[in-house]
Amino acid sequence: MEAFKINKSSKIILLIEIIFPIVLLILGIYNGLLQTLYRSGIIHGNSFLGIEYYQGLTLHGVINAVVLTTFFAVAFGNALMMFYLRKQLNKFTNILSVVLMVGGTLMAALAMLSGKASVLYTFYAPLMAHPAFYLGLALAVVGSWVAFFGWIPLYTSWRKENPDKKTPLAVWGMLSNFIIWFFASASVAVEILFFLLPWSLGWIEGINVELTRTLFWFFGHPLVYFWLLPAYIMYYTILPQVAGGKLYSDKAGRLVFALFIILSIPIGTHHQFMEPGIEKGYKLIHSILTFGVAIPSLLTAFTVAASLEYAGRKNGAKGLLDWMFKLPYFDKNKYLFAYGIIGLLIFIRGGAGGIVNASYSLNATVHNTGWIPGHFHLTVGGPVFLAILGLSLYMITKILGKEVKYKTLNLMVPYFWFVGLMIFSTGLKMGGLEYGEPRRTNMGLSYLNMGGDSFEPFWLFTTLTTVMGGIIMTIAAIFYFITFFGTLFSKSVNEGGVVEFPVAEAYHDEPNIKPVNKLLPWAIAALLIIAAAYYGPIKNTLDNTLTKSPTYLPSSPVPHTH
Ligand code: HEM
Ligand SMILES: [Cu+2]
Repeated sequence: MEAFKINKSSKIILLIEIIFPIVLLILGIYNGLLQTLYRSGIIHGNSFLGIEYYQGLTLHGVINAVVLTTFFAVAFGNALMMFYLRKQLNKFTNILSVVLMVGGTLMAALAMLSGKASVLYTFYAPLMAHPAFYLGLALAVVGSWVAFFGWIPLYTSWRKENPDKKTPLAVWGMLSNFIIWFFASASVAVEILFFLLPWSLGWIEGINVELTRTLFWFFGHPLVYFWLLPAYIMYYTILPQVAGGKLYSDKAGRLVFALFIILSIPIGTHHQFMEPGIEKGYKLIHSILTFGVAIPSLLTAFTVAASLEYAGRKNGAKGLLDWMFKLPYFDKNKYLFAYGIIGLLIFIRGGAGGIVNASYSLNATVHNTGWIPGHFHLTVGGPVFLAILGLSLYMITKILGKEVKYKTLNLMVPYFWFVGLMIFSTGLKMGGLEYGEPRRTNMGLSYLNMGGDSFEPFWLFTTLTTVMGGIIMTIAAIFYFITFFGTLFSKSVNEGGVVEFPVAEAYHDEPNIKPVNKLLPWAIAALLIIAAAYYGPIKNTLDNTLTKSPTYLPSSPVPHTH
């Protein structure tokens, strides 16, 4: 498919949506490295260069896992809609969305940087943040909705003009993703607008901790699929083509995205297994449904593997497994392949660990230990992060007509990241699972402070392993920043101004079954299942929470009085 020329406002807005979060990411990565240094006792203080421990951890989580991922989903979505539907975005929604997202992020960033919102990216009550933090996050989320609302008329008019065509798979995937996002983030909007914000403004006294936490995880689990599906779109629609082959089955891809619509949300209670107020039966239901959501991921693993096998054979492989070695791992001009395949490899380990977390008894063992961050760096910090890095660079080259600068350095990014991440997560996971090493704890100030009373030498090995991995990951990130900004500031080689992606043809392009080619029925089914799965847990949090909690500020262990 040919490149699509975008208009000036889309060009500027896309650039903002890509560059702004990458600039913030410098701060995000810096604070990640600091976390490893605190954990291992290399830093043993409450702050480093003006940023406090919990302030830095909040910045790290919010920037990397919320800001970067949301901006990227919107930017990639905007680009895909224009490219596949051959239509310009609606100028009004496009501008409104970027203003809300950037404005909201800046508000939240100011609150975090001034030390008034050190509540971590889950902002659990009764820890209270400055109202600007909650309001900023809410505005940023609404901004992403506005982008989505702007796509709907484009899509419906495309459908009218092309009644017999199947929705392009990438568009199908992106719309599925934003249906999930919209339903899920409606819950966090309720949490913020009806509870956290008025409480933080002093309009209401006390807070129902279990209710707000349940509303958070109604959002928080599907959030991980909102991170992941853009990477899946890359695996289905881009990767097979870059590898030199075809997508094995178009129908499998469509089914996977649709299954995520119905299965992403009604499983959030698996983050609340240790929550006393929710009955065990509901936890069991969410646990079973969680195993259900492994199905679309396994489908993806097989479909993508079959697509790559086809590519390997087209590239000349003959035997049973040699196709694996006929893929463009080290082709500098096909760097998207390296970013994609390395992400997939990491995800094999991430997915396996997820099954541990979903199992009640194992969950009890790893709860609040280093295992948990060890796990999710293999998901959001693996496939998701690498897809974001690779595609952000790719989009920039098309929009600005650039050639990637420092191609070798760029190719080294996913490989370095892989090595670093494997070491890093082994340290955290082993520390958590075998030695009960806590997460979200300034160990440099306590257990790994060599001079102190609570020194625990058996955590040294695992935390130092984490540091080593973290340093290699930071080096990979620096390679990326050099490549990204080097490319951004290099001379243009053509006039640019376009969006363009490699398009994988389908090997099995199943016929268009019209009723199945619709997203609305899946969305309605999702609402019914969600209502059934969440009625009980929400009622529990209302019935079983007899008193409201007083307010706590991150700086003090005793309740705060106004
Ligand atoms: C150089 C790279 C990175 C390093 C060294 C690093 C390090 C860490 C460490 C040590 C923790 C655990 C803190 C604790 O619980 O005690 C952590 C938490 C976290 N990291 Fe990273 N990280 C990196 C990159 C990333 C990336 C790329 C993402 C996501 C895209 C990410 C997302 C998170 C999140 C969401 C948390 C949880 C924060 C919380 O518990 O509130 N990190 N990171
Ligand atoms: Cu989850």
